[in-house]
This record gives sequence, C-alpha cells and structure tokens, in this order.
Amino acid sequence: MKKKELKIVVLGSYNSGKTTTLENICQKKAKIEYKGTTIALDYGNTEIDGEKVHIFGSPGQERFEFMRDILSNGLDGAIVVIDSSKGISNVDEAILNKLNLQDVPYVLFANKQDISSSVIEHHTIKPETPIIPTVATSGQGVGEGLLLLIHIIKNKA
Ligand SMILES: Nc1nc2c(ncn2[C@@H]2O[C@H](COP(=O)(O)OP(=O)(O)O)[C@@H](O)[C@H]2O)c(=O)[nH]1
Ligand SMILES: [Mg+2]
Repeated sequence: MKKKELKIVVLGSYNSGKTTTLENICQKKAKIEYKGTTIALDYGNTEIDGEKVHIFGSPGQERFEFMRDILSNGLDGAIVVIDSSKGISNVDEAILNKLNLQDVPYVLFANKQDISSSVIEHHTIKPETPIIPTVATSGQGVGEGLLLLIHIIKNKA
C-alpha cells in the first residue's frame, strides 16, 4: 500500500538529543517542555521528495512510556537517538525490544559524536540495523540518517 505521508517517531533516553535532532530536521516545529525537558511531545514536519514527513519526538524518561506508546501508534518508522557517551540505557533497551517485536523499520543515531565516538554494541541491536554517527547540535549525519530511514521504509512497502 502506498501512502502520501509518513509518520516517524524519534525515540531514546532522556537527554540523548531527540529534540535537537527533530529541530535540525524540521523547518516547522512545536515542542512541549518543562525546564528544557520534553514532557509530552515534540512535533515537526518536513518534505522529502515532495512527500510530507511528520516527525514526533517523545519524552525519554521511564515514566513517559505511555506517551511513547501513544506517539508510536501507526508509525511508519523510528529514529532511536542514543547518547554515544552513555551507551544503551534501560529505556533504550525497552524501546529496541519493542521495535524489534513490532517489525518497525528504524535506524539508530549514535549521537554526541563530538564528545564520544565509542562504538555502540548491544544484544538488542540487530546486525542489519543501520547505526548513523550524528552530532545533532551541528546537524552532522542527521539529514543522511533520515533519508536512509525513508529509503528503508519505501523498500519495505
Ligand atoms: N555535545 C553535544 N550535545 C548535544 C548533542 N545533541 C544534543 N545535545 C545536548 O544535549 C542536551 C539534551 O538535548 P535534547 O535534544 O533536549 O535531548 P532530549 O531529552 O533527548 O530531547 C542539550 O543540552 C543539547 O544541546 C550533540 O550531538 N553533541
Ligand atoms: Mg526532548
């Protein structure tokens, strides 16, 4: 089935760089934050190859799992933003397990490469999962990573 619009959700731990990533991708955006931390959602959209891409950013704290579930309803793909200096957290592990079960196309952004370039390895990461080194604050890798995800979504459809 072909759809004209895509829904992508940005997932990951608290402070990994999800909001910054979304801000870098989207020309238009809105965020709901309390003291600089996402408490409900970020939203933005962009157009790629004439196609509208809706991007939802989720809160990363454990207690907001319900919000991640709401935002993940009907998603076409996901970006999991990892803080490379911290590695895979419990929240990341839960997110990856869920995505693997749902068979949702996703890419990992190994973010904060400017402060840590350590390789991310974890048993929940499948060998075929693309890991894109990013610096969300400068935008490095972010656009390419999104294009790759969209490419994977299209090839699956
Ligand atoms: N050094 C560095 N800091 C980053 C990067 N991406 C995000 N940050 C910072 O990390 C903090 C958390 O970012 P934010 O996007 O709010 O994280 P979120 O909780 O996942 O939405 C902010 O101070 C950002 O400026 C990065 O690539 N490198
Ligand atoms: Mg945020």
